[in-house]
Amino acid sequence: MEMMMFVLMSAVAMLINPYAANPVSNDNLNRIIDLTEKYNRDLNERFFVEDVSYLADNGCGNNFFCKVHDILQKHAKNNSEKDIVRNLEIFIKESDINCKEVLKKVGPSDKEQLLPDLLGNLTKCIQRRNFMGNVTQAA
Ligand SMILES: *[C@@H]1O[C@H](CO)[C@@H](O)[C@H](O)[C@H]1NC(C)=O
Ligand SMILES: *[C@@H]1O[C@H](CO)[C@@H](O)[C@H](O)[C@H]1NC(C)=O
Ligand SMILES: CC(=O)N[C@H]1CO[C@H](CO)[C@@H](O)[C@@H]1O
Repeated sequence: MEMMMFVLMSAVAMLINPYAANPVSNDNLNRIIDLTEKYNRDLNERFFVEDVSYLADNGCGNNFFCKVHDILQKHAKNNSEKDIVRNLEIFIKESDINCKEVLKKVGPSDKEQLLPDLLGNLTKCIQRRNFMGNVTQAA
């Protein structure tokens, strides 16, 4: 009987724990924030990249994370950038996001933004996700 109670309680605990349903390692996300800060300090040139701030302002959905990964992957030349890309990849995999599908629905933006602004948006969106425990599926 006691064992039964324990099993039931565990099941309830899993139901109310948002990370149980959508496991995302916060360590991994915090690591991206650290890397981003460090990388921003090292950036000594001004780079323009595709402007995806509208996706950040639209709720930091999966489309934002996929797009940022796409942009940084194309841009990545040295280790700081590649580290961010690698951690984003882990995050995307752990969140079961299918970026190939997601990106089909996101057209290219005709505006550009500075790389540090993109990274700023990324940090904001990660903090938001850490806070909510999940990303709402903005289309
Ligand atoms: C990495 O590359 C960026 C430009 O792509 C450069 O500004 C930065 O200084 C580089 N960082 C290191 C540690 O080489
Ligand atoms: C994204 O970056 C833009 C440009 O820096 C800024 O105006 C906007 O407030 C940022 N949005 C979020 C959610 O961080
Ligand atoms: C899948 C999931 O857990 N979505 C939730 C994410 O957080 C928002 C806001 O707290 C909820 O409304 C969603 O249901």
